Amino acid sequence: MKRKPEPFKIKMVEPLRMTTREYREKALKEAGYNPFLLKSEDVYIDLLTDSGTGAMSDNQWAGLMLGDEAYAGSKNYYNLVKAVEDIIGYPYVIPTHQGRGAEQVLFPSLIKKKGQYVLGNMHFDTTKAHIELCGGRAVNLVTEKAFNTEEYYDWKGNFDLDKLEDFIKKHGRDEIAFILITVTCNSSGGQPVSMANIKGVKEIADKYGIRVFMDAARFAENAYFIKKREKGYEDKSIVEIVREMFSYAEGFTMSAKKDAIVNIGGILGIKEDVELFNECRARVVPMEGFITYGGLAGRDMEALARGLREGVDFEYLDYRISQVAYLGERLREAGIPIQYPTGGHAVFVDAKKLLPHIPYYQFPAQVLCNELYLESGIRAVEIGSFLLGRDPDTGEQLESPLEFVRLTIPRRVYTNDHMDVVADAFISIKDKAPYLKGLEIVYEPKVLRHFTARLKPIE
Ligand code: P61
Repeated sequence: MKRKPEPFKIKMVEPLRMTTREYREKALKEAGYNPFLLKSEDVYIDLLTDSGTGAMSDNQWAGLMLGDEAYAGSKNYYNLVKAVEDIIGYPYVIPTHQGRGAEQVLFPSLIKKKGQYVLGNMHFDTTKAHIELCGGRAVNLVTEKAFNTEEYYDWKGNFDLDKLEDFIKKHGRDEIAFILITVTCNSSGGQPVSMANIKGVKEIADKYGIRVFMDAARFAENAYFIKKREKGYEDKSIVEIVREMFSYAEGFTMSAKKDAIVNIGGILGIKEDVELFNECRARVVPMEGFITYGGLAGRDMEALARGLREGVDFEYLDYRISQVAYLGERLREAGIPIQYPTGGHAVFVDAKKLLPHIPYYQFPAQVLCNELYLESGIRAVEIGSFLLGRDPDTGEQLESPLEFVRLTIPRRVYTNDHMDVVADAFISIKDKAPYLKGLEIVYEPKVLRHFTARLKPIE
């Protein structure tokens, strides 16, 4: 597959450290067989997440020097508002420390009574946790096509619109708090949602009088896929597509640590509901910080305003998405099953297929992540039953429909050559797969356990 060359040159470098297998065995054991608990200096190539791990540009670093650290009315806040207006088309903007900050400020205004449903394509785990903290229930209605990893489909992030309408009819509109469209859909493989599907969701929502919001962490990558794959959008600019996507929603929460290429930051944006905006502004003060900084330094808001503009550049997106696709192709050629086609931010390896002898409750994808680390020092993350956790009522381990090893590619950080290193490392563990053993948990917290749980191999 042809790769798009990097549309930047490198001004500053950060050395990487390679360790021995023996060293890594000790480090992983000390980390309770949970890569989240490894020290980053013990990691060679870090593909744990694309969140906050991107490389800022010289333009963003220059912006840091222009931080206006006034408690109220910082000029960087107004630059951020302008960037959101220009790109997304919404005038009402609240900065937050990161995506979950925006969620905790918005959701209490939308979930009006205990037990109300929040309908999504596929909610990410912290989002689900915030829905539940507000007394809501998170429901996933993604297309069934997302679960067949081998079969190509352009829009594996789409809602199943029949399921969406059936759910509303069955439970009644009063039981639905709102609809949340996650673009791209992280949990199904960084998969895009088509414009037709976003429009379709909006039509159903309007029919029943339900509000639509976006979980916009990877909005620019989603727009890129629409440009490349959806008829009628090939000649539109990324910004034109972004504006249309957001025109079908009333507001958004955004972890700016992804497509806005900053190390910290989030945004809550509202299109026209001033009452909702005021309510959220009242809530952001005790939770995040004053309305014009929301938990961020002025300099961070400046980097964010600039990153938002850089993140919608077509040349950059073209390079970025093709880098991820190249890694996916190399793995597929070697017979490693992945969510196909690759999504925007990561290659998702199908561990269920690679380790069919390990049941979900022994966490096959976590086993594979650990082996990858032992073999090569590369850190990936499990997106499967270990992340999903237990049924809150019965305490039983839930079975995730998909068991993924996510090889998440930070933005503008690793070169195309690094992708070959990752592919070669993964290919070298493939033959060992039948001999790998499952894991059991020895410690786990009640909520979002996968960050801090400790495990051990089953002998
Ligand atoms: C990630 F292991 N994502 O993918 P915040 N919405 C969406 C996200 O992908 C997302 C957030 C909201 C992360 C970080 C992460 O268990 C984990 O800025 C679609 O992280 O608060 C975050 O945004 C929340 C990794 C989150 C995890 C939770 O790697």
